[in-house]
Amino acid sequence: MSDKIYDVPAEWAKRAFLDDHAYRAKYEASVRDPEGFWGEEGKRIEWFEPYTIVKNTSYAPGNVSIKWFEDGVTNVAWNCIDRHLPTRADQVAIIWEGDDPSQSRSITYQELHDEVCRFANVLRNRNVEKGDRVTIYMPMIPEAAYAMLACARLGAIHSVVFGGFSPDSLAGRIRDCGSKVIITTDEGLRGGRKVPLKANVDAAIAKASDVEVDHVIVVKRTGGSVDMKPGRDVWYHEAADLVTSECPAVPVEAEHPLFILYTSGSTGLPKGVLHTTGGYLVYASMTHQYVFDYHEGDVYWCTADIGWVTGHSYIVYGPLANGATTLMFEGVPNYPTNSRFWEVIDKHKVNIFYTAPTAIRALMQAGDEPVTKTSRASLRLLGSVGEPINPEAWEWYHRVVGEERCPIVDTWWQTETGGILITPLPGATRLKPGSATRPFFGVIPQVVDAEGGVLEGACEGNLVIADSWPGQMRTVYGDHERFMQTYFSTYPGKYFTGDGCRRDADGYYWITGRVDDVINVSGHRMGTAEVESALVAHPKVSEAAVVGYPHDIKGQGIYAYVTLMDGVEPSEDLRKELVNWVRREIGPIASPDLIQFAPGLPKTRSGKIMRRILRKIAEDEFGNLGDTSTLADPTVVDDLISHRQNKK
Ligand code: 6R9
Repeated sequence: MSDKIYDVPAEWAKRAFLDDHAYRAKYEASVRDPEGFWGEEGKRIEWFEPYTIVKNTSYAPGNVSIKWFEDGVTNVAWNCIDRHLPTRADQVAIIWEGDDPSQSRSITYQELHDEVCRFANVLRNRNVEKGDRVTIYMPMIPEAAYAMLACARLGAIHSVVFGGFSPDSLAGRIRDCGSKVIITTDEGLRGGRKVPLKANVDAAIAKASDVEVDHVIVVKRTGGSVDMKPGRDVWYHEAADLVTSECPAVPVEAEHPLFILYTSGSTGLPKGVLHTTGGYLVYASMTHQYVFDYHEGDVYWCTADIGWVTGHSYIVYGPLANGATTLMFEGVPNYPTNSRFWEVIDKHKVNIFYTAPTAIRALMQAGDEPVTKTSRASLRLLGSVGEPINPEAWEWYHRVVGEERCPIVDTWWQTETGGILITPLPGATRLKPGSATRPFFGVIPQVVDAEGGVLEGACEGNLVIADSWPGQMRTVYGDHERFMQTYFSTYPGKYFTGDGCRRDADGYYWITGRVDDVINVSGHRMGTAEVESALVAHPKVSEAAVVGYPHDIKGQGIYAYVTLMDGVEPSEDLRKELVNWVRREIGPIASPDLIQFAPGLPKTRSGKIMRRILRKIAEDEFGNLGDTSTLADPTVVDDLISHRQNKK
C-alpha cells in the first residue's frame, strides 16, 4: 500500500463534469432512489418504444432475475451509429492503427453506417436472424467492429473469441452457443507475426463436429493462402460487393441478448457470460462519459483486444454510443519499438489513454527514454484496467508517461459487470496509487467476512455488490443454475465478485486479487482447472495442480505441479513438450511459466489437493505453510519444497 495522495489538478477541477461535491450528491441520489436515477439516465440512449418499468431485479436465493428497462424497445447499432448521423456524419468514428506503423485508416460515422449495413446484409443473406449466435474470431481491424455492430443491428447475438485462443478453445465456444456462422480473417498480424486464423477455424469446425456450421465469412487481411470450402466459406469482399449500404436496424426488447463472452471461472469450462441490450448500453455509455471525462472532439484510445470485455464496452459500445472517436490498434506495445504506444498517441493526438498494468510494467522495464523521446502533449487522462496496479508502476505511469499532469483512473470491473464499478472520477477523486478508490453511481460495494457478515469502516475481506446495476450480466448462456450457483450462493442475496478487497478509513477500495481458483496472467483470466485439465490430457501426465505466483511483468505467472505416469522420467524436453501442449490446447496465454515434476501432491485424507500449500510453495513462503496435519502424507511437502522451480 502507498500512503501518497494526489489532489485533483486545478485544471481538472475546472473542466470535468463533476467535482467531489457533485460526485457525492449524485452517488447518494443513485443509491437512495435507483428507479428515479436510472429512469432519467436511461434516456441517454434512444428508444423506439420508451420504457415504463426501470428496475425489476431480484437476488433472492434460487430465484435470481435481473431486468432493466424491460418494456423499452431499442437497437444498439442504431444508437451507436444512426442516431449520430444528423450531427456527426463526417466526424471520425474509428481511427485504425495497423500493426505496421505505415498503415492507418479513419472511418467516419457515415462510413461506419455504410460498412455495418453492408456487413449486416451479408449476414442476412445467410439467414442470420434475431437471436441467432454468430462467432467472431478476428484480429483488431475495423471489420471486427463492423461485424459486432452488424450482429447488433440484426438482433443476432455475437460471441467474440480472442484470436489468441487455440482451435480447441474456439471449438468449445462454438459448440456451447451453437453458432452456425463464423466470421474470421485469412490471417491475423501482430508484432510482425502472422496468426493462421482461418486455418484455426477449419480445425475448430472439424473438432466441433456435432455443430453444423453453415457459413464461414472470411475477411481478407494479409492475403495469405487459405483453404476455402465451397458452399460453406465465402470471401467477405465478394459478398459485400453484392449488397447495398442500407439495412434496417431490427427493434429489440431491452432484455434481448446482445452478446455472449466466455470467461474463466474457478471450476469447469469457461462460462458464457450473457449481456443484454438496454441496460448494458446505458451503463457502458454513462461510465465511458464520466470515468474518462469524455468531451466532444476528444480522441480516445483503449488498447484492449475486442476479444475481452474491455474491448466490447470501451472500444466499441461505450465510445460509439457517445459519438466519440475511438482508436483501434492492431499491434502490440513493443513493436517495432518500445515507443510504439507513445508514437501512436502523437500521431493521432490521443487525449485519453486506457491500458493494462502488465503493459505498463513491461514498458517501465525498457526505461524512460522510449517514452521521453515522444511528445505526448495531447494526453490529458490515463486509465488502467485488468488487475491491481502496483504503486511503483502507477507512479511511473503518472510521472513519466503523464508528466504529472494526467490523472490516472484505476478502473475495477469484470466481464460479468459489463462496465466499470469502482473507479476514480478525474475531476472529483483524490488519487491513491494502487486504489480503485470509490464506487460508480448506483453501485453498492460491501466488504464481507468469510461468514458473510458485512464489515464496517476500515476493513479487509471479500468484495460483494449488494444490489443490481444496469450493466450486470443476466445469466450464464444456457445455464441459469450455474449463474446463481457461481455468483449468488456464496453470500446469499449478494453478487459475489470473487475478489478480495480492503477498504481504508477514507472509504477507498483496494482490490487485493482473486480469492478463488482464478489466476490473472497479464490481465487475462485463467481458470486453474482449465490448465490442469489440459495437462492431464497429455498421455504422460497422471495428475496436475496449477496455482498462480507473483510475476514481475505479468502480475501472476502460472506454476504447474505435475505428477507423471509410472515409468515416465522427468526431463527438460518433457517440460518443453508440456508447455507446448498447453499452448496448443488452450492458447499461448495459458502457457505454464514454471513446471515442477512432483512425485506426489499434498492431499487430505479424503483426496482433496491442498492448494493453499501449493500456493505458498510457489510464492516462496515455505516458512508459513499453516496447518499440514490433515495431510494424508505430510512428507510430500518436503519433496515439493526441495524441488521448487526458480522464478524467471
Ligand atoms: C475488466 C476485466 C476481472 C478481474 C477482476 C479482478 C481483476 C480488473 C482491476 C482488477 C484490481 C483493477 N481486475 N480490473 N483488479 N484493480 N482495476 O479485467 O475483466 O477479464 O473479467 O477480469 O480482473 O480480479 O475480478 P475480466
